[in-house]
Amino acid sequence: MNVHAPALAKAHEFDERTSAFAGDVIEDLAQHPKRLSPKYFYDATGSELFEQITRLPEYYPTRTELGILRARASEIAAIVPKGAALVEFGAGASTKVRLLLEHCDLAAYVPVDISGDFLNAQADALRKDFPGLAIYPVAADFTTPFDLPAAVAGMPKVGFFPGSTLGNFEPHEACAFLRSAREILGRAARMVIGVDLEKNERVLYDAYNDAAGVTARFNLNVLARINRELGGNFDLSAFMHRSIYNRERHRIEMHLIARKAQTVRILGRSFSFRPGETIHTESSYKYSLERFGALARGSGWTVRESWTDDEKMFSVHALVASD
Ligand code: AVI
Repeated sequence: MNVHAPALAKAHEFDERTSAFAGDVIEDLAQHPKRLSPKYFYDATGSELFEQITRLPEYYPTRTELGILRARASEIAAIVPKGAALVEFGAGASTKVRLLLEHCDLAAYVPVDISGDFLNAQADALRKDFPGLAIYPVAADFTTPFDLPAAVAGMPKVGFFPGSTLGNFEPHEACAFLRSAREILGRAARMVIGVDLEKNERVLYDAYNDAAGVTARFNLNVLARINRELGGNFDLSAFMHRSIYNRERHRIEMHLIARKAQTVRILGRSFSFRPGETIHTESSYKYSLERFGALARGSGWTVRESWTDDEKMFSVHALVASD
């Protein structure tokens, strides 16, 4: 037995992840306009800051979606076949899925997330509260094809994708994700998905430019992560956070704006910034019920039912795989 195998495997995984991060950063900062992928927000600090965002008074999506899931739990449970396996894409805090686990007659729960350590901790906590439920965590990037555990092969599958994470995908990526989810979940699949809606621009602006500055810290943390993990020398005080609503494209855009001319070094490369030049770090698309319906239909799904809160801020949809 090689006693060093686990440590070597961990180092290997670390190297692979870091080099993918390095490759993306070098490529994306060489673009005009400069950009960074939102998937790199979520290191330990970024995940904690995101949890804080979900509790901000201005950030309505989390509490509104939870309200819909609570109010409609038994209607949602009605579309979930008895003995199904619930597959959650990008399992985060377990508050939302607990609602489904409590109301549906499930045989298995498969949380899928890139962070294996986080997944296992969540799974252990759920096993205590749902002793009769089989839980099979899968450590994988859910935006690319992955295999479901063999143990759920014979069960009907229901996907769960809350939080309007779909909104962080470009429209073509959202379509590709929905198609791939249908493929992974198989014939007769169903899916419960949360989607943020278009609304008053002031409400949107405030949700992504909160008064306490948590979203600013979340955005700037990606530069701190580049410094920490890739040896970059970003001066965080030389950038400011700004979110704007792009009406034509129906999306909030988060940017980091250079306060002055500067040159940043990362892994032996130089990136120069003009004063006011921005790095586009995230888009958060907002849908109308019609546009989401068209996206779902074009991606192999039929909308069985849609629920919103009274003010039509957020929506939750039950999808059924089209034949
Ligand atoms: C994870 N995602 C759905 C969040 C959003 O609203 O687009 C990420 C976020 N960015 C800034 N605040 C929250």
